[in-house]
Parts: sequence; C-alpha cells; structure tokens
Amino acid sequence: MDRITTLDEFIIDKQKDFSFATGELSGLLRDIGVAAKIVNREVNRAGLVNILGLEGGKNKTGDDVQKLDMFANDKLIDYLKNSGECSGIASEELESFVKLPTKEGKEAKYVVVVDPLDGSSNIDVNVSVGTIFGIYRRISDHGKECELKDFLQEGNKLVAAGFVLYGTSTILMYTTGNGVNGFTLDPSLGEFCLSHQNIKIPDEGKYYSVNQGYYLQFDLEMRRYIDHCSDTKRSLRYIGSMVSDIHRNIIKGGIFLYPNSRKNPLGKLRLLYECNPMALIVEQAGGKAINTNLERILDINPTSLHQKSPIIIGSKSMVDEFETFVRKYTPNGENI
Ligand code: AHM
Repeated sequence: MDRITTLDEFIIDKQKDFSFATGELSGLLRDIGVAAKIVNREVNRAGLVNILGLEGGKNKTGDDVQKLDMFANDKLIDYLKNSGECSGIASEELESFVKLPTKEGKEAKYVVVVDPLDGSSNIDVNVSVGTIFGIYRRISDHGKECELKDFLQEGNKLVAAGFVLYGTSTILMYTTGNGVNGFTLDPSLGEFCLSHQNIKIPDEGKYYSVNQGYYLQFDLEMRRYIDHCSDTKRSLRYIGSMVSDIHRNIIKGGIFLYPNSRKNPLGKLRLLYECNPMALIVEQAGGKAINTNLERILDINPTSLHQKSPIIIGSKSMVDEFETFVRKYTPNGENI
C-alpha cells in the first residue's frame, strides 16, 4: 500500500522548498486545517440538533444554540488567535475585522479573510456547504495592530487561499501560489490525507452553473451566453453552494456564473471572502476568473470589506468563450 501523506506532513514538506520560510504560514495553514475538522464535526451533526432536544434555540442547559455559521466563525477565530501568526481576521459574518492580540515576542505577519460557512442556507436540507479562506501578508507595521488596509489588498497579493467542502466526503484544497493540492478527510484517522496532487481544471467542460431562475433579470450578453450553453447541450448543474459548484467544475470542467442582475446590480458574492480566494485557486489550477466587465477578479482593487462582485469562473476556454459573448452583445461596448 502507498504511504499516505497527511496535510501537516505535506505543509511541512513544502516549507522546505522555501529557504527563507520561517514556518509561520505553515503554522497558520495547519491551524485552519484543525478548525476545519471541528467545523466538519458540527456540520455532520447538524441534522441531529432536533433529535438531541436542541430545538427552539436553547439546549438542555438553557444555553442558546449557536447558528452553525457563527459557530464556524468563532472556531476559526479561536484557532487563529492561538496560533500567534495571525494579526487579524475579516469574516463574512462580521461587520468589521477583528484584531487578534499579538503573542509575546512575535510579530504576526499575516491577516486572514474567511467565509466561515458558505452556502449556509443549504444546511437545513443536507446539501454540501464549505469554508473559504485567504491569507495576506500585512502591509502595515508588523509590530503594531493590523489595519483595514491589510485586508483591502488585491487578490493577486494573496499568499495562500483554500476551501473546505463538507460534502459526501470532506475535502480541503489550498494553494500557496504554486499549484493546488487537495486533501480528503479520513474520518477513521481524523486526518486530511493527500488525495488530489497538483490538480488541474480541464480546459473545457460540459457543465455550466448559474441560478437560471434570475434569467430575465440578467443583461442581454449573459442571457445569450446561457442560451448558447443550453443550445450546445451543456448540462446545467447548480447546487447553490459556491464551494460545491466550483469544486465540481475544477474536477470535471465547467463554468460558474454569478452575474449582476436587476435585483443585485453588483452580484451577490463578496470579493474578499468568496471571489478572490476561489479565483486564486481556479487560476492556480489552470482556469480563469473575471467579472462581467471582463476584468480579472484578482486585479480588482477592493475599497470596502464587504464589497460584492459579479464573477465568471472556471475552465479557461469556457471563460474565454463567455468573453466573446460579452464583446458581441454588450450594447455599445458599455463598461468594457
Ligand atoms: P450564503 O452563504 O448566504 O448561503 O450565500 C452564498 C451562496 C453561494 O455559496 C452560492 O453560490 C450563492 O449564495 C447562491 O445564491 P442564489 O440562491 O442567489 O443562487
């Protein structure tokens, strides 16, 4: 039998590739891995909540039952706080970023952006959800508290990004800008084990993922592209959980679209917590990610923590093809 490689072993091994590495980023990634296992345990127990008498927002000792997305948020913050490598965290669940206390003798170089439980509206119905994270090197003085500008960096400045998908199995994929590797949680060992080494997204795929219920609210070029996907007999697959939809497309090939609509003129997904980390992973796997103005997602300059962005992401030739529809059908070439 081939020897398995655990996430921790892999991270430590990769650290050796960088002679200047001090182990801080590795420590941070390992802490995220541990937090992911705890969130995974709770997500898997979610269906038991009522059976265990926790309905009505109270448990048997009268404590409030925490919503799972807040639970995931708090666990991630706890673990990053302990690591001492992270000076702050901006979460989709929180209005402002959290400054983490520095540990004595340490100058935490990094800040983390996170969507603790993406697609959380799916939990009640047993559909896969995920955690998305990104890590930036601080641009403020390392000896002091982190600042807003540390988080408002373009996605191309991310030093690492990843996601955890709590699906039929739990998988963690991450990149430090040198390809993407995936690790599947072996519940019997309690370890993430290397299962998808240097994964590459197929250049072409048969899936398109979009909430077609909003079709009439989309711009003309988007509608024409969706018509084209349907005319060319591509299969529509939309879980409504970005991590799951993009993960499937990374493995099988496909395109995921969350565009602007009349209801949501800037789309729905957040640039910092969802679009940027997923864009880095997909690009590192050989794919492409742009907005509906054909700008590279990773080059968008963020101006606020909860900024939204339309996103088109997936197999490179499919995103290229989408671009040709935008160029052809955008009235008077507006915005491009
Ligand atoms: P949520 O985390 O509040 O559930 O929202 C994020 C999710 C994404 O995972 C998913 O792609 C999208 O919202 C689905 O939105 P819609 O229901 O509008 O298609």
